[in-house]
Amino acid sequence: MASHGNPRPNDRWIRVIDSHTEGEPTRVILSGGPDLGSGSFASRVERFRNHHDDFRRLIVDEPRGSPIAVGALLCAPVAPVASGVVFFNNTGYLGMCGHGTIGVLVTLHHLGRISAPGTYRLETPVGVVSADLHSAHEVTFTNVASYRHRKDVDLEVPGYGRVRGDIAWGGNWFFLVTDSTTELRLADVPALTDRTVAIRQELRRKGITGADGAEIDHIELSGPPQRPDADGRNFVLCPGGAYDRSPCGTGTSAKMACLHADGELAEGALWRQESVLGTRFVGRLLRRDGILYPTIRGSAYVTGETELLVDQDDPLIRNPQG
Ligand code: PYC
Repeated sequence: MASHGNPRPNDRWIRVIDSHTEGEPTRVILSGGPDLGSGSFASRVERFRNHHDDFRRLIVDEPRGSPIAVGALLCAPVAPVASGVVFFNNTGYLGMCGHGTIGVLVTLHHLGRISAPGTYRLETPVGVVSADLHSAHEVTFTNVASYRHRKDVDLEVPGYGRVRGDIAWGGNWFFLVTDSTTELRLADVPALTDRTVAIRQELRRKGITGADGAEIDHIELSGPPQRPDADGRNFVLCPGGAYDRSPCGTGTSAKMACLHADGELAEGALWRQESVLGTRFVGRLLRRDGILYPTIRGSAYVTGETELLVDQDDPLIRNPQG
């Protein structure tokens, strides 16, 4: 790691490793992050949210981060598993993150902390997920159980007319548009973003939620694949307004749950999900103890080892965007 120039006692250094999973970045915090303490995993996340939210912003907001970055803070687990992890982005905290799970495994392997092949279990705010590291870059994770919550929800979206979709859980809450399967072209990302933002706003305005009033913060459009080795292509709007460059692990889980509920995806059959970028996850639903769990395979690559500096004299040290 680089030397610290002229070290000053109040400087804060945060060591991170950056990677991308099928195009979507993950930034794993190695040191300099907050201690989330003890107690239930849920209480640790609340501590992060209520007492260390400025740290989240330092990591993923300008000028050190970007709107598409997902941070991953490793922490002590409560369950008897290898590690806990809390994923976060430019608006807050994620329940689960599929591309991030693959990024964490590849990062830990890059550091020599885990070996391949091997199976590792991680505790997330929504439950324990397990992940098989096949090689330096390839991972299959088994997500939390996913399901369709509501089918055929109709919405009148200002400027877009009637939109129909399903509400499903894949570790985050999704609205999956089902009545439009037009081509999803990278060149159309601004228009796709506007459309999905309008859908999400209307869901909020109408008070349409996931189970127990949970906010639906991801919107997923589906279209025909462009790759010959894919079954479908998606565009996923993430909570902060950026689109997922990867095929979205939790979104692919939600999609597979809906396909299965409609009798269009058998247990064990492959679902090859292409992203709007043209990258791909390969998923399937596998039964364990009578419950179907999504498993998703994808690859990640480390893009940098960095030490972020927080200089106490920096006038923009807190929240440059207000
Ligand atoms: O892969 O689950 C995912 C994900 C969620 C938000 C960004 N990526």
